[in-house]
Amino acid sequence: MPAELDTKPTEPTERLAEIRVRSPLSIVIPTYKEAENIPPLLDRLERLRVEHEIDLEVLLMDDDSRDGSVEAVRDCGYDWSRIVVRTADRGLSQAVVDGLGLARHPVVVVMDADLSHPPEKIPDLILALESGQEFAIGSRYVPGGSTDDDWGFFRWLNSRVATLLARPLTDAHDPMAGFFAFRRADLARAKYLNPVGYKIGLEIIVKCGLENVGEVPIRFTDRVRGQSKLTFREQLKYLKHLRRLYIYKFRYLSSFGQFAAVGLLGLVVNLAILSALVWVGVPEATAVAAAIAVSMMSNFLLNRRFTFGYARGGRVSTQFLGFVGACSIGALINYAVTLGVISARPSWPVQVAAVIGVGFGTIFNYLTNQFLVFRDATRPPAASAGGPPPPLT
Ligand SMILES: Nc1nc2c(ncn2[C@@H]2O[C@H](COP(=O)(O)OP(=O)(O)O)[C@@H](O)[C@H]2O)c(=O)[nH]1
Ligand SMILES: [Mg+2]
Repeated sequence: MPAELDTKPTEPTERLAEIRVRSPLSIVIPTYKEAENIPPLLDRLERLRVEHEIDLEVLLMDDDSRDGSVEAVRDCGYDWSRIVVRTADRGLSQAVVDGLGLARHPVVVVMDADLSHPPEKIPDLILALESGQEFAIGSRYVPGGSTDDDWGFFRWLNSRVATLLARPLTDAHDPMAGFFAFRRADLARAKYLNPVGYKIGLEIIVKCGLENVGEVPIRFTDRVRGQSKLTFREQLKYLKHLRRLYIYKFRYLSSFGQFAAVGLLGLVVNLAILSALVWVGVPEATAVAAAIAVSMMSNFLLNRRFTFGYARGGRVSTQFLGFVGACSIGALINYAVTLGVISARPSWPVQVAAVIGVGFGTIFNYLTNQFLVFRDATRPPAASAGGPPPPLT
């Protein structure tokens, strides 16, 4: 059941003071070495709780910080908050996933502990859910939202490029945000959650198929105490995470994209080997054959590793023979289609006919490899992209 609000969503200016979050609320906060930030954060949440009479539960999911975080929570003395010390399966997103499994209330908010996310905006997030959104983000990138002024150009660019890369996955302007609210029951719509890196909100949006995403503007303030744990390595993990999400959402389109990319790379490998062999004096006929053999092998290995990575458990020799067989038939189709176009449209440049032939051959190759050579009856490709699904609750 969603939160209830005693306000009219149509009157935003009068709304703020009137919002009452009546539904019980669980707040999940990943923490790592945030002992200094925990007391001011809990104090602000206490003010919010009293003001809005919220039935509140706060779960601080801590990765064994040993910096006084446990004592800080205890000394605050709020009976609605508890810290869970985790020693296995560390990491921000996994900590949040575990927190979601422990949460008891129907509406869940996730936020950072470093005071970058203003707790005072939580009622607005709940209001967004109440007015029909499936997922509500505390957003930096909608009108009224902002970040601190001292974000350098590269930090801004980095954040914007990362956001742009997620665009095909969701319409949200700030899908990378770590401040969001949703209904816990919607988690059941995900086959599994298995994020790598920091973007647990994006993971939930995509895996739960949440289309209706609302954004509430917030001012994102840079942390004053403690240090950011967002390293370059974490940012690289984002690319891996994106790849998994693309595969999850656009299963065949993304595997066809990878197959085509591998094919292009194969062309580069072919030309490089050919040039190198001719340059060292190998006869052209031999060099062409060797270039084809090497590029076919590299294409096979790359496709087996990435495009059809879920079928890596299959027997290599069988898969290789299947791949070579499929590609050989694909080459014949390419040849036949090219000749057909040449005879049907003699005025067209021969290169156009060749491109059409390559297109048909590639599609044939992809389909036979996807559904025959690398088919996997036991595991769906989406699941293989992320490993075995951990339980949600
Ligand atoms: N449990 C857990 N929390 C983490 C981990 N890394 C970061 N956090 C918490 O996740 C939130 C966001 O991290 P932060 O370092 O501020 O990232 P940034 O805001 O992107 O610079 C903070 O509350 C951190 O304490 C981790 O490995 N485990
Ligand atoms: Mg932070």
